[in-house]
Amino acid sequence: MKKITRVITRGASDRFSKALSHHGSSATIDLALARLQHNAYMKTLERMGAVVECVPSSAEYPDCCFIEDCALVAGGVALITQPGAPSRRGETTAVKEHLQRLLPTVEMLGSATLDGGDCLITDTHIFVGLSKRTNYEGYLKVKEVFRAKGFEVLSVEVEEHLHLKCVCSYLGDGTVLLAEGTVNPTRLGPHKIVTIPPEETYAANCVAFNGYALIPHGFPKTKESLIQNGFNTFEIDTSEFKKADGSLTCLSLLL
Ligand code: CIR
Repeated sequence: MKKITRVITRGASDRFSKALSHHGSSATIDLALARLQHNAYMKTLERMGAVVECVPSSAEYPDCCFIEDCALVAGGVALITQPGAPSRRGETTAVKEHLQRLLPTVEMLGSATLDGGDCLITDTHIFVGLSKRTNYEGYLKVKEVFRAKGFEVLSVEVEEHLHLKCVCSYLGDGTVLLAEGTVNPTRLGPHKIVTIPPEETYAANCVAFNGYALIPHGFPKTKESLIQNGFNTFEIDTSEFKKADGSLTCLSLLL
């Protein structure tokens, strides 16, 4: 099982209702409810055995709670990204300052763009989704930084979804949770694949470590599958984050 001791989150912006969203649904975000849901998220991560730290939110950056997109942490180093959406670029400054106190950091520069949500990190591999947010130069930077740390770094095309991790996440012990009919499992290297049905695709993005799996509320088949695979599960409501195209892993960095 993956051992995680520290998790970094970032609070929801006062302007969260201006966050990017595919269908414009962020305009209906209830900020107070979003903050309650975020608190529930942090409390649950604590129950899963992690110390949870929270970078203060920024009114300047409506999407700042989606901290996963700002850095890639693996092999004892953090790569600070250049998020693909121009409005999100400045989010990385506060995240970098926080991470610099904890581990060595490297910065992505030039024309490379990458959202952490496109990076599926396993014990041996990093799969980088080439998406509207992450370009080939971003993938090459991940390769440069993390091959030196012993990871095999491979690219995967992402066509229909915002990020690679909209359809999969790492459960630990060489196992990937994957929504059926999305990424071809043969692209995910030597990993064991646990599939969930297409109608539960949103729950393919779960946070699993220390023997626990945190999933969004209302996905019974995924829950059952995780229990069958030895996890104790927690569920939380993510309605307000979903309105901004967010899911569970995007709200944290695991150290
Ligand atoms: C965005 O469009 O960038 C945000 N509204 C949602 C980002 C979600 N991040 C993630 O899945 N890693």
